[in-house]
Order: sequence, then structure tokens, then C-alpha cells
Amino acid sequence: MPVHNTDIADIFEQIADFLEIQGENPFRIRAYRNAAHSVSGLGTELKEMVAAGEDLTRLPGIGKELAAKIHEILDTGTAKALIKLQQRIPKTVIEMLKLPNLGPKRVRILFRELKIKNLPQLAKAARKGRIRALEGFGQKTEKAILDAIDTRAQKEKRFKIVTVKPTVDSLLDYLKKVPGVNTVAVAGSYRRCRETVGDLDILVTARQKSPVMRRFLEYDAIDRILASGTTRTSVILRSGLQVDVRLVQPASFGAALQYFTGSQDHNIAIRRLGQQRGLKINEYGVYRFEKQVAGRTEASVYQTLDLPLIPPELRENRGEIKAAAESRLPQLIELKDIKGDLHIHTLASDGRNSLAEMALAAKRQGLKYIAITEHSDRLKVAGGLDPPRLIQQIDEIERLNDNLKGIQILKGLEVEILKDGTLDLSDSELARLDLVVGTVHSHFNLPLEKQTERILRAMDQPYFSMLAHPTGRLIDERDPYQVDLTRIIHKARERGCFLELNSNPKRLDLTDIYCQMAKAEGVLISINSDAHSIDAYNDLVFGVGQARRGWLEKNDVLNTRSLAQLRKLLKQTMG
Ligand code: DGT
Ligand code: CA
Ligand code: CA
Repeated sequence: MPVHNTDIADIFEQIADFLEIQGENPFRIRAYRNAAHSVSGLGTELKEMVAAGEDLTRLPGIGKELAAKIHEILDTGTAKALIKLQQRIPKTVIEMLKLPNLGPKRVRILFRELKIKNLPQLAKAARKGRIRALEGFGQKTEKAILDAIDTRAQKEKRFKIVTVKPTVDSLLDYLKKVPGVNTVAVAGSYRRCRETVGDLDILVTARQKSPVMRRFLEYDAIDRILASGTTRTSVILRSGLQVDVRLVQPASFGAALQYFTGSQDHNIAIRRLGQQRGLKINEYGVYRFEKQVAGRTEASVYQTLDLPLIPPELRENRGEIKAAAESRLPQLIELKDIKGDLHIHTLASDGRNSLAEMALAAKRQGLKYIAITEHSDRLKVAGGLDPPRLIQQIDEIERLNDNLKGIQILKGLEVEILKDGTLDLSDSELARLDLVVGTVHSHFNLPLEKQTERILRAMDQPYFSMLAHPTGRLIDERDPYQVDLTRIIHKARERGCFLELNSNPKRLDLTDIYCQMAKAEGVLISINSDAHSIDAYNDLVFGVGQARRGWLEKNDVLNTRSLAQLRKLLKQTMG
């Protein structure tokens, strides 16, 4: 991983925090904080300055010792000084510093006197009334600490995109209908298609005297109002989701949309590019001296930097700005590019609709083909198919294919990858199928090496087309199992098989970074719904969103191919 200035600044800040909790010399602490400030404000990457042989001690706030630390961090990604401090004080102690009423001095007392190491322990001690007894605390502080922890917990709760989408749709619709409203747009992480969102950021333009802010306060799902003003209103909905609505001037709309779409890292990089050209970029516009030169549209903001509009899903400061400058932005995949769905269940295993219903619903969605992939024998809890039932289903699919127009059904199976990496059915049984989708549904707790070897072995079986939901994670419910996806991706390339991006909004693995990695290796991704009922096809949009965050283009995705092309590609994985 390349080390950026922000990483270095972050390490310096952490060192300062630790030193402060230890009660070290204030001058030393200040030196680290100054250095962090100086590093994060630099226009050039330190990495490049060092490569060019520049003397870092010429930078403000950087003496010999700190320059050496910068070299160390650039070389190793971390600083020994920080590691040493972390051994003495748990990292979670630092989190307590972020509460508004706790400075380093108080955190030091909590840690030393009550051995409190993290926020949950802090909350517990506060509830038991143990904190008020400490020197310099008192009952009022104790209560303030508890309140702060509660607010924080609320703030840190993130919402899956699928639970937020209906709210967004209904809220946008509601606001658009208010008299005088011209434009309503959602920004923030929602617009960037992140898999979860912390809160919603909505922007509105309206004619003067439009009652839009007042009407927003009457929206029926509101639980309480956090702030209400003429240009910004913040509320918490009954679901617990926070919504911020901002009323902006039309001349600033593009700048506000750019700013509030984020990500923050992307914005910082954009602002810095502006500074290099003598431009000030903020949520109101782009300014040269005091004169506004852009901001009515988002494109106009990027244009002042000679950049094309960068799709929101890419705005994570992961190379998108450089790609834009070099006219190498990807032509991101769109929902309409998806021609079929290669992971579908029916009543025969644990789905809720029949084969014919699933096929007809797919056709209504505009899909050209689907693959039926029931669970295999050993997944009894999900109605796994034994060989005779599989043959029965194959016959049924062939009969349906003869009668259906406009949609073709492929014969597949979601086969269990057993603990030793073999598959749940024999080669001769699998050979009858068009595709085999391998899955891990058991032994989630194997150590990294074992789990990886297990899956690699499965991928090496003669009949193996695709690895389903490659990490098994369920957002907020189950962590990914330990697996080395880099090796899995290499294997997929070597073997010519495919990886699934599972569109179920709880899953959405592959994640964006691994999509990018697979693309770089030339491994095709299949964006599947893993449908268990006809409405699950609607989830494909979430998979496409994640794929866009992973820079995927139409050509990087298996199920954008025509049926004939797809059959050819699948055949290569079978036998
Ligand atoms: P979330 O809500 O946690 O899922 O993530 P975002 O990205 O929606 O973050 P949020 O709601 O805190 O702020 C929306 C955008 O506004 C964020 O992506 C970038 C921009 N923004 C907010 N605060 C700052 C800031 O302090 N500096 C900069 N440069 N941008 C900011
Ligand atoms: Ca947000
Ligand atoms: Ca926000």
C-alpha cells in the first residue's frame, strides 16, 4: 500500500494522543501535532519529495527526528514509536478522547484509576455511578459522558442501502411536490452507492418564499427535529435515520452537489487541485479571487480543473482524479447492460416461486436468460437437491425452454464446497449442467490458510464455473470468513472461471476493492441476484452500484454477454 501524506499525518496525531494520555512533555506533543498539520497541508506527496532527494527538514515544523520518522513511515507503513505506545495503552482508549467532555487528562485518570479501556467499559462504569467519585469528575460529568456515548452510538449506526432506498424515493417525491421547488437531489454516501449510509444528505433549489423547509418538517416519518433553519434542516426519522436537507441557490447547486456528495477524501484532493490553480472550491462555488467562476452545475466545477465529470461511485480518491485527467475514466456498467442472472433458487430448494414464475418474472425485467442454481444435496436445511431430483429439474427446464419465448433457462447448481475442498456431487452428475456455482456454507471458522486452500481446491475441480458470494459476509450480521481473495482472484484467472458479485443487499461481496482487483487481472464478474423470489431481481441494482464503485465496465461483467457468448465462456469451465 502506498503511503500518503494523510497516513503520515494520521500516525503523528495518534502518537500525540498517546503521549498526551501518558502525560508526556507538552512540547513534544505539540511538535507531533504541528508536524501532522504541516504534512496534511502539503501540496506534494512526501513520497515524491523523498524520491526526488529533497531535504524534509526544510518543511515547517519538521526537524531531524520527525524527518527520520517520515522516512521510516514511508518505508515501513508505520512508526516503531507508535507501535511501542500501542503496546502500553490499548488503541480503544484513544476513542474515549473523541467524547466532547473527555480530554487526555481525564482519559488518563479513567484508564489509570478504573482501568477503563474502551467506550463500553466507560458506559458501564458511568451507569454504576463509579465515575462521579473520581477526582475532577462529579455527577454532572458522569451524566454528560453517558449522554455523549448514547449520541455517538446513534450516530455510528449505519443503514443498509436497501432499507434507505424506499425512504429516499418517497422523500424526494414528497419534496418535489412542494410549491416552488425546482430541483431535489440526494448527495452523500447514498449517491456514491456505498453499501451502508450513515445519514442522508438532500439538496433542494426553490423559488423564493417556497415553503419547502416548513413542509419538510411535516413529513410524517419524522421522529424529532435536530435543527431547523432557512437553509438547513436536520431531523431523525422514526427509523433512526438522520436526514439533512439543505436549500441552496441555483448558482451554487452544482458546487453543493459536488461538495456534499463527497467523499471527503475526494473533496480534499479536488480542493487542493483548485488551490494549485489559484481557485477556491467550496460548497458555494468555485472562486478566482472573490469572483465566482463556476458552480451552477457539477460538471462546471470539474471543468475548472480541466476534468470531465467524475461518476459519484468513483469519488473515493482512489485514482479517479488522475484517471479523469488522463481521459481514462471507465465507462461504468449500467443496470440495462445486464442481460441475465446466473444464481437463482425456486421452490425446489428454498425459493418461494416456481421455475416458470421465476422465468417469466425475469423476462418482465428485460432479462434474456437465467440460470437455475438450487442448493445441492448436503444443504438439507435449504432443501438441497439430491441427484434424482436434480435430473428431474433438468427435464423440467428442458420442457420449459421448449415452450418459453424471449427467455432461456440454463441448468445450474449451487454446489456445496465441502470442508476438504471437494464438491458435493460427482463429476458425472455435474457434467449434465451448463454451469456449476460453488459455495461455502459450512465451516466458516477455518483459519485463513485452510479456508483459502479449501476454496482454491474447489476451483480446481473439473466442473466449476463460478464462486458464489466469495467472502460469505452478511453486513451487520456475520463477518466475512478468513480468505485470501488475492489468491482466489489469481486462481480464477488461471482456471478461466468467474467470481460472483452477489447483489443481495446484505451480501454485496465482492466489495469494490476486489472488483477492481479482479478487473485488473481480467477475471470476469457475474452480478447475480441470488433470487429466492420474483421481487429479488430488483436487487440487481445494488450489485450494479457496487460494481460501479469497483470501476467495472460492461465488458468486465460476465452476464452482459449474449446467450451464445455466455454459453461459450461457461463451456470452458465445464470439464
Ligand atoms: P455517511 O453519511 O457516513 O454514510 O457518509 P457521507 O459521505 O454521506 O458523509 P456526510 O454525511 O458526513 O457528509 C456528506 C459529504 O459532505 C461528505 O461525503 C463530504 C462532505 N463533507 C462533510 N464534511 C466535510 C468536511 O469536513 N470536509 C470536506 N472536505 N467535506 C466534507
Ligand atoms: Ca451522509
Ligand atoms: Ca450528513
